[in-house]
Amino acid sequence: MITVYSDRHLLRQPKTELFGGEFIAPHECADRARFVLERIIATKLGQVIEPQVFGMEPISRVHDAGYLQFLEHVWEEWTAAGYRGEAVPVCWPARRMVQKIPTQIDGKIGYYAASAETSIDAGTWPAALAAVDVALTAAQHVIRGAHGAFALCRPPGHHAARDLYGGYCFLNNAAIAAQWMRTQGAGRVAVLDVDFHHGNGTQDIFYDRRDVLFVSLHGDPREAFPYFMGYSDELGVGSGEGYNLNFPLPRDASFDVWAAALAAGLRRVQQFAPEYLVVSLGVDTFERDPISFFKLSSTDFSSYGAMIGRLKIPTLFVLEGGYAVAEIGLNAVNVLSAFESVYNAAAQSKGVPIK
Ligand code: Q9C
Ligand code: ZN
Repeated sequence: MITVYSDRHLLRQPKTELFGGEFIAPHECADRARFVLERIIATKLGQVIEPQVFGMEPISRVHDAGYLQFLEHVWEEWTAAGYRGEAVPVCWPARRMVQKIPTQIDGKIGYYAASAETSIDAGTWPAALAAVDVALTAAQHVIRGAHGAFALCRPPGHHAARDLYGGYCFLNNAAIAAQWMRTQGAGRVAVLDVDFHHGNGTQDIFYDRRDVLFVSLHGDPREAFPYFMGYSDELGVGSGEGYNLNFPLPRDASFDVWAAALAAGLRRVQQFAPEYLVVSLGVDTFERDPISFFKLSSTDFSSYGAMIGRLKIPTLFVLEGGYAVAEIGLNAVNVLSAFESVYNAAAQSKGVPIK
């Protein structure tokens, strides 16, 4: 399987993450991508290629224009205000307050922030743009006939909504790629989100649409970030009703419980019969992840990669979370290689040529 990777993720190296009332070293760090890349090379998963540049057009089909302007200029406005630390919001348009966009940067950052752990610095915007190019380049490989492709991108994207950043995410790489597949002519695209956290951004973006199915498995929002979305009664709205499917799972969920939810989600995907599948591949479901509470072992990642491969739907994998840095490469590549061997075995048995 081809991996798309860019060194430009190195531009995203925030110094701080607000956690438990302290500014700590961020969980979402550059070593994550380095370890995944090293594992891909060590296991000879396949070629690693650089992204092409796609520009703003595919991004503006998913995100709000004012939001994109904000992200592009937040750092210069923050420093112009005389602040010396990284950009962090401290107030929000909470219940019963007015949803107008302030002109001052503290007001603006509160308007566009969903959470405060995600510090912004000078390199954040160019790194987020490069991550989108990685996802779109990998999507292009799938559109051109690859069974699978891997977008090794960071910062991650699935918490980024039309006009909200947070949860370490700014631009929704997976949603932009899914929309781009639609723009390029695919009738239906499914997004399967297996990150530990609910993909609130992706859900928000496609909530009123029936052309993009969203399925997410995640920690119960009563107990886990993003807390305010991801319940099972969120089914979509308008013509999108029935095209959003959430599987919130409890703290003590074993892999058997998790895999049963995945099997149910995959049945819905099969019934939807998309041309392409986009997998938001967070590996923070791992038993030793420092901020999550599922209990998947490294071999469980192979098991579920095989389950996805059995669908035989051309699939774009987009890296999301995963913070057990030492094992992130093992776990991500286990999903990809199991997907690939099962897909190819299924293709062979049907006499379909292997790409
Ligand atoms: N005490 C992704 O995995 N932390 N983002 C919330 C909980 C935010 C995770 C604080 C976690 C964001 C892409
Ligand atoms: Zn996550």
